[in-house]
Amino acid sequence: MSATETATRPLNATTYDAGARPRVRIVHLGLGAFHRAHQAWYTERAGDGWGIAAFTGRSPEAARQLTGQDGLYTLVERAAEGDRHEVIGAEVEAHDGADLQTLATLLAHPDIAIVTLTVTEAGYRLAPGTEGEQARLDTGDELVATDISALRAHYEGSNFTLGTGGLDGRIVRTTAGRLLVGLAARRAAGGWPIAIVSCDNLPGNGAAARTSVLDLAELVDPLLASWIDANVSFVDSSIDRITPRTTDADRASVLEATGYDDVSPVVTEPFSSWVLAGDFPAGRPAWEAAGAVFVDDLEPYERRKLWLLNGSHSLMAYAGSLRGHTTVSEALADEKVSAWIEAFWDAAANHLQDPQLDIPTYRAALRERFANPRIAHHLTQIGMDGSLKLAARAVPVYRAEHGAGRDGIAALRPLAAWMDRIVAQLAAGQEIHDPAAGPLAEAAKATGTDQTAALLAIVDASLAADPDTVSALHALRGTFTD
Ligand code: CS2
Repeated sequence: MSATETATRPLNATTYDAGARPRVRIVHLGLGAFHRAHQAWYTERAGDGWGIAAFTGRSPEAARQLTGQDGLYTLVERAAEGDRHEVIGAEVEAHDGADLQTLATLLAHPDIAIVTLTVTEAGYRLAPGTEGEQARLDTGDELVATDISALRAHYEGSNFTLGTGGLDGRIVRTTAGRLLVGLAARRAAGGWPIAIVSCDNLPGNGAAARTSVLDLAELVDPLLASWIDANVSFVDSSIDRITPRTTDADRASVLEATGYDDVSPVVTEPFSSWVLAGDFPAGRPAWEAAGAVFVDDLEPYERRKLWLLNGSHSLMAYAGSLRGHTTVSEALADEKVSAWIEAFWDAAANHLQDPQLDIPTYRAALRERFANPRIAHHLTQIGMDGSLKLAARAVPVYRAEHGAGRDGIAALRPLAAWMDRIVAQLAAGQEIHDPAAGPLAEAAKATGTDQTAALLAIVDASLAADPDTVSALHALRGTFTD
């Protein structure tokens, strides 16, 4: 696309020739900026005619905006040197996540081969697990409990052959609940196999998706659970592309550069990566043509990304905020934060020994990505849902270090900074954005080491029972603002 030579115009199928629209073969849950910068971009780049029908999470606004543009949007690749603009046409339909009828109709069609998910760590509604064991669906969660009764009441005695009529998507709100409605429709229509691909930052995200869906199915209808077990492939994937929230300034820059008044552009970094492991029983796009990598064992790649990128992101989010920074590039430029990141990376690298992982190159690339001064990646965005994120990003590094007989201090630092930040936010009367906000506020009422232990118990109960870990962690509290 070149700079405008005509007057400003809206972006849609009449103003922009996106060519023939691809056939919808993928359903996506969690229509947000990251999905549009990542899976939609890979699907577009694969160039083999696969299209996506995406559903929003909580608010239908993103679907409304995208539908107003016939699914078209501008993807801005923002490098340190400048912007590259591209209009993406792979997003063929956008729907309100509460529209269960459309979800069920799509999944009941044999064309649909894949469901991709970006529903955040919290979206799987898993109760904190014990080390080494798969966390189970949190049946004590209010939304899960509501879904169980709504789904039971609806399908009771129908052997899951009932349509969705009368089932209210504003009541069935969990990802697992909505997926179950779609999968029940697919089973009733013909029972074709399908792949569900998790694209969230959780270790073993395919297994997490599987447990979330199967645990719910077992509670609602064990027969549906057996069908899912036999016909649904849960694919693990490690996803990577730094994509901050779109701002008004981004919209203005797209308008200026392209002449299109795009209400919903996405700004992302040039780098992207997608590593996947698992089966696609109904086929898939040639995502490898866009650089995706298919492997047998995802774990080493997943660890490299979750520990090195996300772990240091969380460290910056809390320690950087305590030191008065607002973005990743600002936090990285702080010598102290930078040294803590290096120490954390050294600790993680001790357990990422496979030479194929090429950790020195990966670390150098991360520094460059984080330093991109044109990407304003806000620490508050990364800091959300810390109780879940730290369990995936910092705790495993600490456990590995501790297990190898070292103190693991560098890996405790993100946890200590998070605790200081939570306590400071609560003292300032600020809202804590975390599924465990209530328990966190309660735990913060304790003082001294008891407070540290109580907060740690929310992330990892068994670690909190180890007095040495608690006292090492406690010694780090209050060391971030010097
Ligand atoms: C970030 C991630 O918000 C966060 O928790 O650490 O969204 C991160 O930007 C992506 O995983 C990068 O691929």
